[in-house]
Amino acid sequence: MAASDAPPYRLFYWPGIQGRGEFVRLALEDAGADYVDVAREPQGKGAGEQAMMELIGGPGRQPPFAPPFLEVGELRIGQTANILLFLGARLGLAPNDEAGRLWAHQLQLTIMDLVAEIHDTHHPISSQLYYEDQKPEAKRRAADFIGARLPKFLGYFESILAQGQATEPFFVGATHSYVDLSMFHIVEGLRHAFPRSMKRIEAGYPMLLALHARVMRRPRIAAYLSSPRRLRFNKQGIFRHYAELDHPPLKP
Ligand SMILES: N[C@@H](CCC(=O)N[C@@H](CS)C(=O)NCC(=O)O)C(=O)O
Repeated sequence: MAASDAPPYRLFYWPGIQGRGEFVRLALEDAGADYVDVAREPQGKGAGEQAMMELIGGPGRQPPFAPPFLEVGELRIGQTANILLFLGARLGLAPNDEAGRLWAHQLQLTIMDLVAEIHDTHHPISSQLYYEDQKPEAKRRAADFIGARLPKFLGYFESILAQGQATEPFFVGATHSYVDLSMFHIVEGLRHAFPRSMKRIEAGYPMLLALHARVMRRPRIAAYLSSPRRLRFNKQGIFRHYAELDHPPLKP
């Protein structure tokens, strides 16, 4: 990571999972930003999971409701898309003009809507309950997601890329942005969680797949993916593989 006199970015996120924190990590990593993944640091003054827990919900200034959140200097910023709106401008991962910045933010908010629906395939009733306590509902939800919602989201994002004039289009304008990085993670995560379904449908989204491959080849992203900083997918995160949820859609 690049050394500088500026204070490092302090990312707060659950230590054992990629989760929503991964969208922020990818932006920081791609930019070579100086950052600390606070809750993954050894427990100590201002570090470790406890330090994160003390900030959630207050009583301090502008308390975040949930991780991820980011601190830099006096600023503390919550909500994944909001963090990326901020970092995009700081790290050169978003257009300079207002219209372009808002378009990137809009796409990122739509990605976060998709992330929430992916989460709800295994937790359709409550995040407070174990998956095992909501399995029948999860099966119905996953079938609907794979059959209807996922094609709708992927079709939308594919159509945005198809509007680009370039042979290798980006989501926003003529260059790479945090939206491209986030879509890379969406494709990775979907392939992990729903390998059979993705095998069946993904060829229908060639521009998304090409974008995914291009992001994976970016030197800093490639280095990050093979580093210990990149956590593996597991059964606590958003993208979880349960074979029983990865099935063909229910017939209406
Ligand atoms: N809309 C928020 C959602 C944040 C969120 O749901 N964070 C999860 C982890 S990925 C969490 O810890 N939630 C605790 C809770 O909702 O009580 C974002 O995009 O950052």
